[in-house]
Amino acid sequence: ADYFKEVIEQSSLHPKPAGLVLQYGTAGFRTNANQLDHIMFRMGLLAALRSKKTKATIGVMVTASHNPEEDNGVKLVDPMGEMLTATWEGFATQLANTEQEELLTALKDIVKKEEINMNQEASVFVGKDTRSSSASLSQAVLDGVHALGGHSKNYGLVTTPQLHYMVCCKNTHGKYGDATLEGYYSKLCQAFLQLTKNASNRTDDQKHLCVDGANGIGALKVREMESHLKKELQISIFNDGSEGKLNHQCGADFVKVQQKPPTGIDMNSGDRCCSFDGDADRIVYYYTDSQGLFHLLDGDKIATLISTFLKELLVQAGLDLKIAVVQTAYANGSSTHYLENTMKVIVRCTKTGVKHLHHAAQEFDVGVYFEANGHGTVLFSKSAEEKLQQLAEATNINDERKKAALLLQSTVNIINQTVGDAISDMLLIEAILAIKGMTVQQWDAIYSDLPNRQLKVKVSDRRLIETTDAERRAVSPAGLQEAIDTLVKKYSQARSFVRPSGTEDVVRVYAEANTQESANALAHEVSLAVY
Ligand code: NG1
Ligand code: ZN
Repeated sequence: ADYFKEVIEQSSLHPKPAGLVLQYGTAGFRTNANQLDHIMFRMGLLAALRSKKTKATIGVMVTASHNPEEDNGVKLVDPMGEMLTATWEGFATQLANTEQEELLTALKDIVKKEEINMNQEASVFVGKDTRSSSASLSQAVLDGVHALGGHSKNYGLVTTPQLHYMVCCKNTHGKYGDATLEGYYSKLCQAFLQLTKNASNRTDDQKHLCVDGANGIGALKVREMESHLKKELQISIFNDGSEGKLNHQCGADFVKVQQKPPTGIDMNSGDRCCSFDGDADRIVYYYTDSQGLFHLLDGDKIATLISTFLKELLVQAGLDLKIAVVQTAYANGSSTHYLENTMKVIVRCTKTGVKHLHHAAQEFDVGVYFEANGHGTVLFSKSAEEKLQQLAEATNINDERKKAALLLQSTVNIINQTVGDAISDMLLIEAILAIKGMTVQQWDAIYSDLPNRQLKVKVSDRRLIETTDAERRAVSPAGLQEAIDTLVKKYSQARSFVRPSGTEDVVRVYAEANTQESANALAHEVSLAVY
């Protein structure tokens, strides 16, 4: 078939506004929804090519995560459910920015460079979030896939991590689970029920959780899952999209950045609450104490809880596996200190962006990774999973070791290893708190966060700032790092760094210090040094 003729015809229905330039950034393409139709069509084309190249199913997710409702975006998912590989991010940017007349040339250029056999079949899974623009934009993706003769499966409304899970299941031929929503819920919830069997006498309070769904897809999916939990977890869902606007004054990003509860949630002091973001790949926990003070348990606290739990189980199981926690420069200094000095686990720091953390975590038997903003998961190496399997089946070991091995196996099953997943992380956290008989206050008390402040600074060209050492030090412009060092010295327990954002046209400033006033002042002074 002459696919290229079909591409020409179809692409005229999805024309590119001349001169528009967009970048495949840390989170794919993301901008106002009315600029994205041609991007979606072209990402459908690219996904079909990627599928031919890898001889595997590729995923395309239409979402702009925590951005406002008016925005949208798109990310590609590689065969094992991981993010698109770097070379192809480059192809995505090229294809997106090619003017209409040059589209075929650009396409053929990729085919040639990657030596793609156009007769190879293509298969693409497509998913979308609840934005009003997502329906027509995901149709544009499908048009692109079909223009190149690819097969598609449209999952419709799913969370980002659910789509990653589907792709992984499909390409591992069911070994990871069934590539259906039912398969996803039953895998995770069965593991949850297995784990919580080990928690005795949980009260109704312990079983109850408030979830802020950010008025997005996560709320719908939690509701779909509920019956699988057999009342072992009783969830009150707020911001389910029936009234409020997506991500508006709610959701994980709002709660983390504003350091306050979302609107639209009915919370009593001491209630355990969590917030998802707009595509349910991030989660943060929080509560207010009896004095009305707000306590946030962010990605760093989550990583600490999970890695403590896993390390204890590995010791009980007598398994000598290398466990590490991967963080970014935004990790609270107290968390790093606690992990290294009290828990004595390996801690790695990478550049911002999930793909960097994911790759670093792959280097360990058990790699726990979380961004402070609540995006994260746990990766188990193949050999770690095999050792666990052997131990769980062994007949010559004592009960304690056996029990730990079985708990570890259920933990592996409850985790979505493809990408950070708010639903999966929530179930894991709830199971750990149940097994340890721990309240949210006790979890919070493991260490105290250093007060911190994040600011955004508008500059004419943010690319002038270049960084090194996992973005913790600026190498240009000249003198900036020295200026930051001088400011940091004025405060106690202080740390500060600046970096250009990968998703917004701003420079981000981060500061922490022993008091909130100092953290605020330091962040302010550093932001002045950036100009
Ligand atoms: P940028 O804009 O590069 O700081 C933000 C988040 C990242 C990551 C990406 C993708 C912070 C400080 N940065 O990146 O952690 O989640 O968006 O969504 O939270
Ligand atoms: Zn997200």
